[in-house]
Amino acid sequence: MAKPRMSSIDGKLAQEFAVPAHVEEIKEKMAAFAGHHAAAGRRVVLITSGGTKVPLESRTVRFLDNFSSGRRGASSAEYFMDSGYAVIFLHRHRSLYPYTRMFSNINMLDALKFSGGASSNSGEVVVNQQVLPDIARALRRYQEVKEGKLLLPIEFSTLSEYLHLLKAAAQALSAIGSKAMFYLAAAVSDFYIPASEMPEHKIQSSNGPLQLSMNMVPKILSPLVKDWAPRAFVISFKLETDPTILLDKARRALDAYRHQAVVANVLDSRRGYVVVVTPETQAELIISDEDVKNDVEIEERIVSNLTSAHNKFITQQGG
Ligand code: 9Z3
Repeated sequence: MAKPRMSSIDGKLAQEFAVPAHVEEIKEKMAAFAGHHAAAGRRVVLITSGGTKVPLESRTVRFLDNFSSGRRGASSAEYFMDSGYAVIFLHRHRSLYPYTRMFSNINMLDALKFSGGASSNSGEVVVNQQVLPDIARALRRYQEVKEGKLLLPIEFSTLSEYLHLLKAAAQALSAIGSKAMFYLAAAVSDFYIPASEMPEHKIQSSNGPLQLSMNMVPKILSPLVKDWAPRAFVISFKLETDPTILLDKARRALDAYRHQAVVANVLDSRRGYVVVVTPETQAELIISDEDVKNDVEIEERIVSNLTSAHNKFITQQGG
């Protein structure tokens, strides 16, 4: 059997980013999940979601983080499962999660009450549906998804964990070929401090102002597309704050990595406007005020666009 290609990024990953515990076990779990669902005729999407933590010390007191809430990933996971996909949800620890995301701002104790007055601690506790208006629908769907084993959640916190787990996921999904989709919505740091240059102990403020020099994070999309899962349908996200450079950057990413699509968005308008860019097409997806009133979310449109494109892709690849 041909030996898998080893890219220079593989070497860098092994040397400069600590390998998380149980990565081989998690990889086997992901491979079994993908194999099971593909055999049942389902497609499988790997969603990455949330921001990455970049430590400044190896016994970490301080780290760099970013704004991502994980809402894009969590709500997309729901729409993918509604469309018949099985989902591997590679998400940042404590970022938003499918179905519970709607209730993340609610204090659980405000949503509960005693059924027969609060006189004893043993009284039955029930949900106050005025505080959690959609709870029955969310609970029903959550239970269906659990019953069907459609969702495999995997957590990361640091950049190193994210990189190694994404590689493991890509290798695990390569066996199902074009039936796999990668939906890379996590906000991943571009900069890091390599293990060899990281101080072990807490950086001391008594040493004066802190100057940091950070390395560039390897472009993991390159080996993912070329080596780890070469037959998969791969979607990356491009985030900018300056709208005038967004589409150019999205096109450049497509040129550089040769994957299937980029979802381009601007930080402030990301809930209401994205552009899905492919080598041949460009689709603007917009949420109007009317849509907002009707609780329509932009992720529903993104997922609908991409599941159709994935269909065509599978047909073109011959299944
Ligand atoms: C995105 O652009 C996502 O849409 C958001 C979603 C992170 C903006 P939230 O989690 O936000 O719902 O709060 N993700 C990718 C961002 C990114 O870092 N992309 C890299 C880049 O733009 C390339 S992979 O250079």
